[in-house]
Amino acid sequence: AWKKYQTKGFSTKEEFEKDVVRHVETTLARSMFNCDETAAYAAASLAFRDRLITEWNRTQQRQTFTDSKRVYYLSLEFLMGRALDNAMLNVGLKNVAKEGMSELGFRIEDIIEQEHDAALGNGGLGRLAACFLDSMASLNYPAWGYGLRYRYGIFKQEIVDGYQVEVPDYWLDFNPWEFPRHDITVDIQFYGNVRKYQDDKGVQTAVWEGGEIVKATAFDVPIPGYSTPTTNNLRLWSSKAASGEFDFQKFNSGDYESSVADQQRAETISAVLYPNDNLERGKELRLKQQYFWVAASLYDIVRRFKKSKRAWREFPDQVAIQLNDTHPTLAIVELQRILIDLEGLEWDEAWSIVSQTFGYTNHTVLPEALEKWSVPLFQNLLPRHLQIIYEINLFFLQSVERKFPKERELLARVSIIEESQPKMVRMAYLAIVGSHKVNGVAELHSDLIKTTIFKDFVRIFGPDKFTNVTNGITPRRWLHQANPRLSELIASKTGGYDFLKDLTMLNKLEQFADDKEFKKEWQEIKYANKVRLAKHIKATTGVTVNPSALFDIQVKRIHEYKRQQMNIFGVIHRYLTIKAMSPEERKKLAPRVSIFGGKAAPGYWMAKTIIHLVNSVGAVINKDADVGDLLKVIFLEDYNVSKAETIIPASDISEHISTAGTEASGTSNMKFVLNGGLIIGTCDGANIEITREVGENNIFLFGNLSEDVDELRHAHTYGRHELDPNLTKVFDSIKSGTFGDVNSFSALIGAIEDHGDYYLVSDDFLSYIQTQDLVDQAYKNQDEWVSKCIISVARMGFFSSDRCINEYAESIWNIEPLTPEDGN
Ligand code: 26V
Repeated sequence: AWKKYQTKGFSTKEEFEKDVVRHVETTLARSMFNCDETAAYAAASLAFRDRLITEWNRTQQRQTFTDSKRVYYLSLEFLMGRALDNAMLNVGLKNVAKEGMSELGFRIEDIIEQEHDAALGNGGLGRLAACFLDSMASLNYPAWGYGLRYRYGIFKQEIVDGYQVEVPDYWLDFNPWEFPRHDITVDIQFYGNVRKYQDDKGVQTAVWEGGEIVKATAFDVPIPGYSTPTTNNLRLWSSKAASGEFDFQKFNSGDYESSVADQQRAETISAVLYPNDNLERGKELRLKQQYFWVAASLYDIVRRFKKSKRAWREFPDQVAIQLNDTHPTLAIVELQRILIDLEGLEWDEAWSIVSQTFGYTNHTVLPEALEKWSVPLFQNLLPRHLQIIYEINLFFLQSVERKFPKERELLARVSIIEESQPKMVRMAYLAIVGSHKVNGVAELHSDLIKTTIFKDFVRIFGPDKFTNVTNGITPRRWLHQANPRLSELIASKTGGYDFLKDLTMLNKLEQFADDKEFKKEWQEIKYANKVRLAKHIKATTGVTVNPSALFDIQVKRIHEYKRQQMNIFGVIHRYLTIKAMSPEERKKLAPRVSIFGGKAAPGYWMAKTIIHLVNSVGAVINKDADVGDLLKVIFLEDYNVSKAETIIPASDISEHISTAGTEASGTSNMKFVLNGGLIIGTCDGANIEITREVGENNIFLFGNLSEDVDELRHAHTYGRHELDPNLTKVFDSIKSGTFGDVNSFSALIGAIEDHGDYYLVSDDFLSYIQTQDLVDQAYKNQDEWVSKCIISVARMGFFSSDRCINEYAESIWNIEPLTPEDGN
């Protein structure tokens, strides 16, 4: 139905070539005779960008014209990856571009490889935001993303002598996908004082004055929907000194250094993405980033609302704001401040508008990741906001006291201000109090937050405020783009590419689970994907791996709770087992390649030690002639979105083995299964729902359950803690120096032997290695294995981020998609 909106711009390969040549010769000021792959990438991107921007403008007009409610997704992280391939596929002109580039003398694959990932995120939380943007556009929701335009994204990881080394990711050298909007700026205030005064009528007003001003400039990134003209907007803010270049007064008076310093201090705000994931450190610059971004975004949202000339009470009918974790929680306070201090609304009316507008998504139960800001720091940086937080807290605690008189401890427990030394603002509590819905990201996780960290709030607000929206992934990038041959095979059996818009259509594949011809094609595609990864491994590590071996992959941020240490201990156990076997026995074994990848936060020493151990173990095993192809251990450097697109389609089995109750959802688990790999995992996060969908026979679950974790930990601390004997053998081999310097790994072993084994590695070790043996057995029966893979893919429809976004739209945002009948 959207077909009537014929786009301007190229549609044939000849027109595309003309556009590319024009961009090479004019925008890039080069000649086609010295056009290298970098220039060809730039020109092809600019050709697509032109097309997107036309649709972007029409989409914005359409959304303004229909005056429908919009959703704003506030996230400090958008882990977008590459844009060109995605734009070509979503616009539906990849083949046109491929043929056009080929006539110009380029292979489209090589051109795609030229692009630097947009890596403005750490891991799952940031990638989820990117998948959501794709789904919101593909489903025609009027939606904007708001974030920060970091000059440096997540660092590039290099492995030097087995250790992680961080290299800055300066990615903005040339970025054809953003439009600077030098006319869209907002002045953001920091520090200063609050003066309260009474006007003639005796009404008290607060004025925030003094301090310093930093300028926010908007950069817009178009987000094309798949097979729809909807092209939404991601607006990223960049910071600059408000005075422009530098202070000429200071410059002329000879104080050149400090005038440059002012400018640099302002630019520092959007300079770098914090590379921690799941660790809060309370740094002032991080709070500055949060307020800078939140204040600019809200100014923009309010400005847009005011153009509609509606009454303030209609704000929540026009605007929904989703908080991606607590990072944007200040938005709640900022909107309240705008309404009472600047727009003159009464507190109660303002607060009702605020709390109807916001929704808050929690992404972790790990206590060390829950944001808290010290009151003195707040007082200094955002004095007016601190006052408002105290007021919010006062009214909130009064209401709690009315509802639960006599429960003194309850008040202390739920207070937004923690009465510690120094006092702290608990951001999650503020987010709950200021939102109308709070959601977790998988069923188990949503249950856990209701029964543990937010238990008191369920009593106070009732259970309906708390809900679950299980995460999803976009099948456009994670199937169609990453695994084009599998996508094509699926299309040939399900009646075209409609499944990319309705992923439940995958269920049509189930009837081919025993189809010989189909299975053969399926296997060939998997093998080709493994060959491709083997080439990458060879090129980057020098190690030759056999594509016929079982590829066992764990790629994700390195964290003790994700238990990469358990994986590598399991690998060592396998190695010791092989070494103890006779050559005849060895012949019966299934060859395996254990592949690791992921970044450690630069200050997370234990995570860095895990990386070092993996590399040290690989160095020994990979050159052991006794072992040969039976076992190889690979650490893939610099895991990121574009590498994930090659790695994930090549897995036979992937590992999602967090301690039960610690991984809120996980999303790579969904990506691996969707690409025809099976998973070994714990009963944690979305693994549980994946099991429900694909069936228990098609997943390798092991380990203790979340409800038993507390008791086990208690026993470690207060009872006798005997290690699993298999694990002891692994430790003995490490301690004997098999993998290099013994002291290097003592902390890793100590955490388990001497410090309570908080993540239950020993408790789960036996069932882990036993389950790995089951994986070996199962893999030997390729016929059955392939059927399991096909059945699993057929049942993955639920995990589309389209389903997920529709749930948010219906149960939290109360918004409707635009239809072809809505305007231009
Ligand atoms: C927290 C912090 C704390 C302050 C420093 C910087 C920083 C950066 C990120 C975070 C968020 C941690 C929470 C998180 O990433 N959760 C992940 O969210 C995924 C999407 O919902 C989910 O699949 C993962 O299981 C969950 O770990």
